[in-house]
Parts: sequence; C-alpha cells; structure tokens
Amino acid sequence: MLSPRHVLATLMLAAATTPAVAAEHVVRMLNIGSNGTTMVFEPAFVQAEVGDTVRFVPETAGHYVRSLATPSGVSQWNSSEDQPYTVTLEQAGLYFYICPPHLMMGMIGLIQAGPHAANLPAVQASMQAQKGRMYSNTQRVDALLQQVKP
Ligand SMILES: [Cu+2]
Repeated sequence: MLSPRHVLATLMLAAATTPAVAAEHVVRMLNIGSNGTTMVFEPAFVQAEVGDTVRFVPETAGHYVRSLATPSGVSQWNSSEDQPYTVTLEQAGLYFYICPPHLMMGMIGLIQAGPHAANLPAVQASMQAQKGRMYSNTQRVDALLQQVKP
C-alpha cells in the first residue's frame, strides 16, 4: 500500500521531470511580407526550444524550404513546392534555411533552438556565403545573425 505522502512525492517527482509541452511555431512563406518587403519568411527569425516544431505554410505560390546549415546530427530538409512542411527541432542550435527559387531575392530564415548557439561559426559561414548569390535584401543576413543569442 502506498501512503498518501508517498503518492504525493511521486506526483511531485513526475511534475518536475515532465518536459514542458512543445510549442509549434508557424512561419508563413509570402510574396509580400506585412512590412511590404518581397519574398519573405515571416517571421524570418524564430526563437524556439528543443522539441518544438516549426510549421512552414505557403500562403502564396512558388515557395518551399531547404535547410543549408543545421546542428550536427540533423538530417537536411527539402520540402515540396507549395506544400506545408513541419520540422521538429531535435537538437539545440541554429537552423539556417532558404527558399531555393527566391534565394537571389534574399528569401532566407533562421531558427534558434535553445539558449546556446554552438554551431554559430558554421551557420555564419554558410549565411555569409549565400550573400554572393543574392541580388537584393542581402542585409537580411546580418539582421538575422544579430538576433542570435550566442
Ligand atoms: Cu520563395
């Protein structure tokens, strides 16, 4: 027989070890963002926790999402055009992704999972390298990197 005190202690232990409910972050893929700029992921920077999901929703035609730099052990994403796509952030760190047909217009995004960005140097290098392929909105690279919590 378990004493009431034992039951209470067990419940408290369970509450302390049960992870918080994972959040779902929605990133819209748009021809025109709410601030009037063209070809955007909105929001382009997402601060998340490990275990959260990010759902990419194409609201205008012609977009998809491909990861270019992710924490080690994460398989790369490559969604189908015009289809919603959900990823689970299984590792802490930074996830850099693009919309391949609109990379030249700066359609890029960045996710940070957890408080530490262990893979920042690799992600920074990947993002800076993409600048050379962009004809417009190159300032988005630095704007995204400035939001990272190192
Ligand atoms: Cu696009």
